[in-house]
Amino acid sequence: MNQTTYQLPDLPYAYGDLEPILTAEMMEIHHDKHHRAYVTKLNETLEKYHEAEVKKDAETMVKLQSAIKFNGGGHISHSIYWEILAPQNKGGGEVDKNSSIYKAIEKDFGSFENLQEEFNSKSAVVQGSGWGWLGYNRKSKHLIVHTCSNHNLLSAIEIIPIFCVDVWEHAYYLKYKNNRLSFIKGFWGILNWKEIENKYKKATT
Ligand code: MN3
Repeated sequence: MNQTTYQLPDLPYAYGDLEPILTAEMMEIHHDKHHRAYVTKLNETLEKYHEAEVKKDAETMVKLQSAIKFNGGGHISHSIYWEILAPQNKGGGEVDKNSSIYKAIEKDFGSFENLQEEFNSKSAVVQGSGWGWLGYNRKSKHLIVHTCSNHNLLSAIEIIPIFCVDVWEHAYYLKYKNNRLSFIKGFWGILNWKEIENKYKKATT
């Protein structure tokens, strides 16, 4: 049984293109080793899950769920992460002050700097491994900053992802060592605001 096979997505840039914020070595290990491992494990687990399903083996199906959540969440989060980054010589870090997302940030946070401060301080203190997110709450029609442990998904609490930062040590340690905050501050310099605007428009329509 092999109905579901997920693939490691190609990056929309080369491993070295996000330098100096993220080095080619960091990007290669992160994408080709870490993300690939989540995809491989997700596919392996889903195959076992489908086998158990055919056998009506609910006990095994339940046991496999945490691996699906972890590896599936890792695959989904990383796929979003690669999309919302861009090389600095291709507009990375440049936010258009006339964009819908910029205006929404000013409305919901008071200023762009307020968002940066809240996002940075919350993401920096995630205990252990996790992610910092900017998301859109469709019910209240507001942007919010939220952090998730491990690979728990923002969409699990009905918040639509707009952009995210991976604050697992594997995302920054090779260059930034224990200084997670300095990595997060640098991350703003490689944000792909065109893609972020697309995600915001999709979330709000
Ligand atoms: Mn990661």
